[in-house]
Amino acid sequence: MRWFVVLAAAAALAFAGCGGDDNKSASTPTATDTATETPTEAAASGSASKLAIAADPGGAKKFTESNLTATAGSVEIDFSNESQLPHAVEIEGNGIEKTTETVTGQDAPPLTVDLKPGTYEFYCPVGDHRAEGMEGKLVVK
Ligand SMILES: [Cu+2]
Repeated sequence: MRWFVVLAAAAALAFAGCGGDDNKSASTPTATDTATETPTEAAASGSASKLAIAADPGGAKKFTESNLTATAGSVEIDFSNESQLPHAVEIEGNGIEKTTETVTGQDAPPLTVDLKPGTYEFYCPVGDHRAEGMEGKLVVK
């Protein structure tokens, strides 16, 4: 009777060894890194482009530039007025009408506008400044 037990144990060992070999050979890694085609649209929409506009520092009723260009999308208008006359910037066109704070001798808080491609006017809405020539053209591409 004892020899039968030994035989059965030997058979079980042989079986287990065989199973062990199967497990080893089945552990080959599979190549699954094919998800590298990520769209790049989200990266572009996050950051606003900046557009610097300055009033004439000497006190003339004009901007330092009368022709500006910007990239379509969210645009941060950074208006600087070093002169001792109060000025602001108003952006107008294509259904947009946005104005910065009026400031004297300092920078206005940044004004963010969403601009579509097209041509816009920018001018100073204070007093007769626009009539005096404090205006310009903004082309958005
Ligand atoms: Cu002005």
